[in-house]
Amino acid sequence: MDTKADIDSQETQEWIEALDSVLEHEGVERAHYLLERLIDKARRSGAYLPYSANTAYINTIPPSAEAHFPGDRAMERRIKAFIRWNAMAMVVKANKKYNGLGGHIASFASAATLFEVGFNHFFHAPGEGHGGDLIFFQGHSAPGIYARAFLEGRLSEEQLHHFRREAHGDSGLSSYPHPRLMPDFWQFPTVSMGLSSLMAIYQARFLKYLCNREILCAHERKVWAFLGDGEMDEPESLGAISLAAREKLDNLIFVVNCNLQRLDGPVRGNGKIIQELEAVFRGAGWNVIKVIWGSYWDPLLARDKDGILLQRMEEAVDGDYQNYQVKGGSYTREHFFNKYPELQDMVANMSDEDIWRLNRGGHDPSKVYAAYAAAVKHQGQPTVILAKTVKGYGMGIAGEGQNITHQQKKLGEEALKTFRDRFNIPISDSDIGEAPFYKPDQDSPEMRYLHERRKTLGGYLPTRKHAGYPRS
Ligand SMILES: Cc1ncc(C[n+]2csc(CCOP(=O)(O)OP(=O)(O)O)c2C)c(N)n1
Repeated sequence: MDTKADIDSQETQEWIEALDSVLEHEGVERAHYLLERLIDKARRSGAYLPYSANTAYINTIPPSAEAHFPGDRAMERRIKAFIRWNAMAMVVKANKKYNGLGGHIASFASAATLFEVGFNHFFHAPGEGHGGDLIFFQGHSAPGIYARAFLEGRLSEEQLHHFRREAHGDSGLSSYPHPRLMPDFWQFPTVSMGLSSLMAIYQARFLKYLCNREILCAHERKVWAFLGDGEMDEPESLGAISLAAREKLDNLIFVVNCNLQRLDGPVRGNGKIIQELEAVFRGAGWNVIKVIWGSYWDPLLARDKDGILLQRMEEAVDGDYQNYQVKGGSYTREHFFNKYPELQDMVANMSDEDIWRLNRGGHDPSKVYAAYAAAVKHQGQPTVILAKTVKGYGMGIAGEGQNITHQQKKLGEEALKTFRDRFNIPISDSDIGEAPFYKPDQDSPEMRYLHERRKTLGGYLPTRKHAGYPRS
């Protein structure tokens, strides 16, 4: 909102205080009712109030309303680091052996937290008392899903060595999720962009139908679809979203990985893809949860009493945010914060390193957890989570946030060392050139935690059964 449009700040303050008082004493619902009544009254009195389907460019869930993250943050971070490493190593190794073989490092690197919070806390496998969730994995994030299955002991090192070489007897891993090529593993084919969105909506619709007809009780089952922000430009991606809202598919959750980049450039350099998608989904009747800023921003936002930080966040476009990510803390201070003296003061005590560490929401497990917890509870509408991330997260100068990152398949020794050091992977300098896979001891706390979490959630995923699931 343009704060300069305020022609009587005292009057504004009185209205805000009145609203604060209603919020404090009577709650959000009453405040919402009063605001809707006021807007209705203004419109009936002939005032033209332009409609905006957007909310402010901040997280939908305020810190005070976040569900508490129940996991072991440090443990999950280490497990995720091993998965990140092996996913990267799989692509790098394949390209050492067969130049130009393909594969993607950067997409999973951006989505790792989105997937890992799901695997550790939400994705149910089919079993006793639960029919199992249906998960559409973003196709070119497949290396990360294979890397997790490797730690879980479901895929061998031999199989990882044959990534993208599925013609290699039984040991090849298909480039993308593909139930025909890997019939016991992948549930759904997803890589042709736009397929996941449509198929997920139809699956959720069919589950509801089975429930409503009392053919199968599937109330506990969720359909998750992990999609790219570039992918949302495919006509199929948005083509059936109004059906999902009309049918009240509250068993459906879209997670859009908004890393702001596509194959060879920005998704919306001069605009904001998250705001654009928010308006489209809200307009269609979905519950929208934005996960834009990580916890390091919380203290700054709490101090932003005049809304100047929010104003600056609204002004900057995705192209600017990409620049801040690539060019670092000092550049961000100069071009983002120094635009207004109030913001310059706000970060005066922070080093450039601290500024660079101000994280995006999709890389913060507690923010992602809070969004998922709210989504699985939400009733009467499908939910879309718009999570802001960094493409190539952790790749450093080899590609983090850069336009070339989607196609980056080769990392030199220096880049491998940087990756290793950033994620604390115990691999020596003498071995690093080969990008060896890493698996901790079966008895290590990390491996015990990983297995325990999946046991609690009914077993391993993805997995595809040929026979029908037991009725729950
Ligand atoms: C219909 C279709 N067209 C083109 C492609 C090739 N392709 C694979 S990934 C990709 C870019 C995806 O960008 P985005 O959805 O933003 O995901 P990100 O990798 O950035 O997470 C493209 C164009 C495809 N898989 N499907």
